[in-house]
Amino acid sequence: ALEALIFDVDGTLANTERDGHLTAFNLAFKELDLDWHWSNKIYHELLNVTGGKLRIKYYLTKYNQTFEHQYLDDFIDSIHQLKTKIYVRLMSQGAVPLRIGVKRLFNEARKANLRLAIATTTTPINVDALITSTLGSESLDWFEVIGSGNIVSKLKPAGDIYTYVLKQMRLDPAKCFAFEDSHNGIISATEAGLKTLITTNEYTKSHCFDGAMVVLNHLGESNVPFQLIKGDKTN
Ligand code: XBP
Ligand code: MG
Repeated sequence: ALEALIFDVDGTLANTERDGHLTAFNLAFKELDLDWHWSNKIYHELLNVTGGKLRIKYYLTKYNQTFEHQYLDDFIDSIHQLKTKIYVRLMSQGAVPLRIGVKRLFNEARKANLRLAIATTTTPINVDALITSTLGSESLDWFEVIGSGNIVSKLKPAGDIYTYVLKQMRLDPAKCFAFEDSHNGIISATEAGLKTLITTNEYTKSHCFDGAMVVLNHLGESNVPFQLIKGDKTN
């Protein structure tokens, strides 16, 4: 029987990328007097690289090859620290709500005594800031394990973060569903042996979700019916 649900954060619990991460990256670049600006179009592509620091590095190799810095890795770290500070501030100001149906699902799962956990590649305080601003800080306790950031060295699409969370929970992946929004996410969850439910968003609607249990546009709410994109309601 089903015992637990493990959730991705960015794009799954909330549409944090455009109004959270992308906004914070651009504000950090500006504050540091860098003449870099990531358009939403470029960000679609940059999102294929998970992890903010690796994303900045990828941007430099692909779009800004003339940029030079003596201590590039340290410099990227400092940009990323500022970006994180700005992101946390945006979340605490309520910049991004939870996606449709997420709160309802948490409540129903808790009533049904399902165990809950998080598996994400974003920085740990980003998760705290989103959960606290949308559900209140007490709700952090709803999650038995919050696996985030570089607690594992290989980020998604590697399965390591899901494997880590399953191990912490001493949980058989067969008794658990993962919730994801992206191709990298489903690859990661599948590698850890999990069945995955997908909710798509503006950045991921054209991704390949082969192997997903079901693909939806969102989790639905009685006043906002969901659309089944792929899968079988009896699945
Ligand atoms: C989320 C990410 C993260 C965030 C930025 O992917 O890729 O890199 O965009 O967070 P997923 P940081 O939803 O698959 O976990 O800047 O803190 O890395
Ligand atoms: Mg995601």
